[in-house]
Amino acid sequence: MMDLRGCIFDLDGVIVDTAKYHFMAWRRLAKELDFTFTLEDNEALKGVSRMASLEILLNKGGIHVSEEEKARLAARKNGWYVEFISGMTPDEILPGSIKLLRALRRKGILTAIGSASKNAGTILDRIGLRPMFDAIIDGNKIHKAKPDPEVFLRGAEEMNLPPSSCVVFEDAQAGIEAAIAGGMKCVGVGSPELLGRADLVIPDLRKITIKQLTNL
Ligand code: B16
Ligand code: MG
Repeated sequence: MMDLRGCIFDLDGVIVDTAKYHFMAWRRLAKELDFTFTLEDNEALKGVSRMASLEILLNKGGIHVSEEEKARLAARKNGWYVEFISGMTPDEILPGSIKLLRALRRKGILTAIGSASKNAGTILDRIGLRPMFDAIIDGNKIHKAKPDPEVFLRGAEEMNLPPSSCVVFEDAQAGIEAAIAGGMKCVGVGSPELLGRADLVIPDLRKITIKQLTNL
């Protein structure tokens, strides 16, 4: 039994599915650079920072460019991505998210976002979920990307809680590693093959109970 006092949620892939918008923007960039970027290739970018994602993409295309050009390409991709997410609506909140957040908050369990994305604020505003979180840690606040635990440790710190009383919800392998490195329990949201190192793996947030979490 753990003394559950806070839950930290990854954003992309846990609360909303923005992976499809990232993919559309990366694919457009690859097309401009004259190579094909598939949905399968996109898997490797989940939970990975923008610049690290660009490196993976350029590697796939066998493209070598200067640091300045990399910055330009990343900004170009982000411009398209921001355009896509600016049309998001609350309908895009993944099933079970609101119910779980409400149940946790009713019990006095604090909630936070721990995302690698620099666009997390825009997304939360678009889907109207900002008021559901006591702390929001995103790519603008941190220096080290997952699997470094910084993003989740910062989340615990802003909630004034020890890491050992927090549970992390993550859809990416790097995020699970970050939670483990931070000394937190973690729930993988997605496939058990990919997220096997998590304390519990669930397909989505629909059926998870607070009892299951405190039993971790
Ligand atoms: P941005 P998460 C991550 O968000 C995404 O999973 C990943 O695909 C993306 O590259 C990263 O954010 C950076 O996003 O370009 O918007 O700063 O899963 O940590 O919520
Ligand atoms: Mg994610």
